[in-house]
Amino acid sequence: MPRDGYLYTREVHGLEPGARARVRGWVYRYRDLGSKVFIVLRDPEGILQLVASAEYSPREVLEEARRADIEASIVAEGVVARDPRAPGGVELRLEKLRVVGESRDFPIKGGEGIDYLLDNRHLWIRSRKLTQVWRIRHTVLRAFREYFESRGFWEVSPPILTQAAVEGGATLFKVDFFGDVAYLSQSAQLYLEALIFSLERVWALSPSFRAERSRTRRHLYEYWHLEAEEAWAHMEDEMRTVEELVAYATKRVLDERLEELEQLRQKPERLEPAKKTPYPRITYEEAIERLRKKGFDISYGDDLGADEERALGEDYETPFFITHFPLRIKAFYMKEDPQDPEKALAFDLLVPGVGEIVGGSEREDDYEKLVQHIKMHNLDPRDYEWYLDLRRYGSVPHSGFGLGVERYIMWIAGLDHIRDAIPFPRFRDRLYP
Ligand code: NSS
Repeated sequence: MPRDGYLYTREVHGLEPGARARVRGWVYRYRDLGSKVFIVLRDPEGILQLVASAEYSPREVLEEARRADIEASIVAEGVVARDPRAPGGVELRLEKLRVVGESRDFPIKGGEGIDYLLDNRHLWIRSRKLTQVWRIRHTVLRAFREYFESRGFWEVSPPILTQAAVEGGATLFKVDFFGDVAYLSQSAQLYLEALIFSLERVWALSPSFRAERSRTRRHLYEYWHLEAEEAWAHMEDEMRTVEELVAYATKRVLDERLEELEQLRQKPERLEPAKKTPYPRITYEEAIERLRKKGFDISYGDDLGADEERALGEDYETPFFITHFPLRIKAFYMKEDPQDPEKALAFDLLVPGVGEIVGGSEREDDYEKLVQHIKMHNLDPRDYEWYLDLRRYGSVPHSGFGLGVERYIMWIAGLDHIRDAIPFPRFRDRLYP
């Protein structure tokens, strides 16, 4: 038998009445009725009711059961029985029970406020809701890796300590680097660009850091960034990579994590349409027109904020692209559209309810234009010397993108707030736990 003879709660639910089983885990619920003690055991796979009763359990098992407080760790052995009142209709009638780690007065009892729960995040992450999210997150990360592997991308490892901004100076975290200033990476993009000259198609999953000015339900200060870069790829090619990746991961979650979605009260029908590509595409210009028709006071050249993105999302039930943003509201590295030099060959992928989950573009591969754009963004070309070398030595058309892993998980799992897509979110006023 696997796991030293211990079964997961899920496996016990599949056994016939009368079968014997050993289980282990943590006390999720507890009720003492005197001659009977009910314990709901929680393990990574689910929950199972255990019953110690004067009727069929040895006396010391009943006594031990009284020590099994909420969140104590226990090992138990007994006989499977059906009982319609038990969760899942199955219970284990105990013959053996041992409290391995006591738990006196577990600090989370239900009904606490968000600040208290965040202070106790290390304990709160045991909750059933968050456990479902970690399980979905695992499948998502594996699906991303599978997708890139199947498409012949090389996985690479970029640095986190960097010396220049990728996405604008306003959100840079400074680090003291032996007396010099260094920054925590906002994006691995520039390093991935350097790596395509030998590997052509690369991807990386790494932490990105943004000192965001405002607190919102979709911004983290530290998040996981899935980024890819492809030599010889133009904007349209890259958009196909993005939609295939998102469709693949979504399909994987629907194939493997239906129970978790159900636990999170998410209807799979909401996600089904995203399995099919291509996703709809509109230009930035069309998006502005549409928003004006919806009553927004917005004009060409304005950034799309959370409200605007939400309003656009109302028209779709799948992820959708917005393309061809004005060059000056986008990052310095984006390629200028040869049809219209005011525009960038840039795209965002948005999902209904959450907004932007991917930002990508074709990259400016012309040395002179790149220098000009760096200056236009009030950056100093001297800070980008090594990056400019990539345009001096064998420059090649190329494109890439970055996907915010927690934004994607927020959408897939139907979370109200991005903090619940990551076990230990970092906050401005709280680096604890
Ligand atoms: O700033 S991005 O839009 N684009 C880049 O960083 C590119 N340099 C990526 C690339 O082409 N290699 O960020 C990409 C995505 C964005 O769409 C969000 O999904 C996510 O990263 N993102 C965030 N997630 C959580 N919290 C914060 N603060 C955040 N900022 C961006």
